[in-house]
Amino acid sequence: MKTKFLTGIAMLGALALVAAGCGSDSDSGSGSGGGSGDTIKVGFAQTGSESGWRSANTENMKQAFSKENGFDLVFNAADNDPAAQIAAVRSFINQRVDAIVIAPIVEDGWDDVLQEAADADIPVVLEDRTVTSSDDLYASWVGDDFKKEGETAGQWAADNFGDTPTKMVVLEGTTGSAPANDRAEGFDSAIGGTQIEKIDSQTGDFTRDGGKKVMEGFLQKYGVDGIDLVFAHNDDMALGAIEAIEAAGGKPGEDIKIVSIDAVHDGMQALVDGKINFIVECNPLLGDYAADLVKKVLDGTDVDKQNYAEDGSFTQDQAKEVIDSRPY
Ligand code: GZL
Ligand code: ZN
Repeated sequence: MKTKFLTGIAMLGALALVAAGCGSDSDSGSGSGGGSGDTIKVGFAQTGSESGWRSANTENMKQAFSKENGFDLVFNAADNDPAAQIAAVRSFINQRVDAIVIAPIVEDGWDDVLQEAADADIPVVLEDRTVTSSDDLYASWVGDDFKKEGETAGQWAADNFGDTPTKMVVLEGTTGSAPANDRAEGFDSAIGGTQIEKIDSQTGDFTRDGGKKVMEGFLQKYGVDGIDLVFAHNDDMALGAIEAIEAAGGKPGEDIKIVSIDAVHDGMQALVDGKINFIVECNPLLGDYAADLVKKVLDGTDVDKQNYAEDGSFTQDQAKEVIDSRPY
């Protein structure tokens, strides 16, 4: 009986505390005081969710374009479908957003909808990938130097395999995308004049499953012994290739060397495990850059047209040093 009574007092006490708490909350005026009108409505047209890199980029962008930072974010992921992405941008224009951010799946086909945004007086900031449209049609771009990433990967391959006959296959990123085009260009320029021979090249669309399927095809065609090196345009396709090589009885990182780009966590883990030999970083944490550009553009502050994030690169030993301290 006694315990029950005490419980009653305890309950009354608790209720009193909660009541007081509520009172002090309203006294401190911690209510949102919403409708202040100075939130910036932003439409963000993301490519989709094709890779670990994309997940890290989306999470970082949503953190940067948060309510606390003064934004009202309308988010669309276009499932890697360029037509759907353009339709999303059109819907942002119809919603009269204050600004539009785009990570363009492919480089071409943007002139019309970018002109429509300009005609509606809605500035566009590109993040991550670029477009071939005139740079008069967008306010600014922030991303990584894809050509330099390709060159860094190619230079590593040239340094390590350039002096011996080396048969290489390439897992290309999404056809028509800036990273696929520019990484290929940079890599090919770095291996020019070496004994590295590209025997095949096909898109795996930046996905793990795509990389696995394309690598299975290469292994059927050339056998484990017929391939010395894989250049994967991103870690997710490299991870798919690892599965295919192991299923064919090969040892990835030994029988077939792998060089990749992104340095997402799963890629870095494979590097630590010796299944990938070298990874060039592609920094997905572009959110704060992009949010700052949007605010500056709306304030009428001058901004650079091109803004580059920092990328590094990692050997297996370097990966062991950093893997537990990386933010993605
Ligand atoms: C590069 C980015 C690419 C990544 C892929 O900045 O656009 O798209 O390399 C991602 O992992 O899918
Ligand atoms: Zn990059």
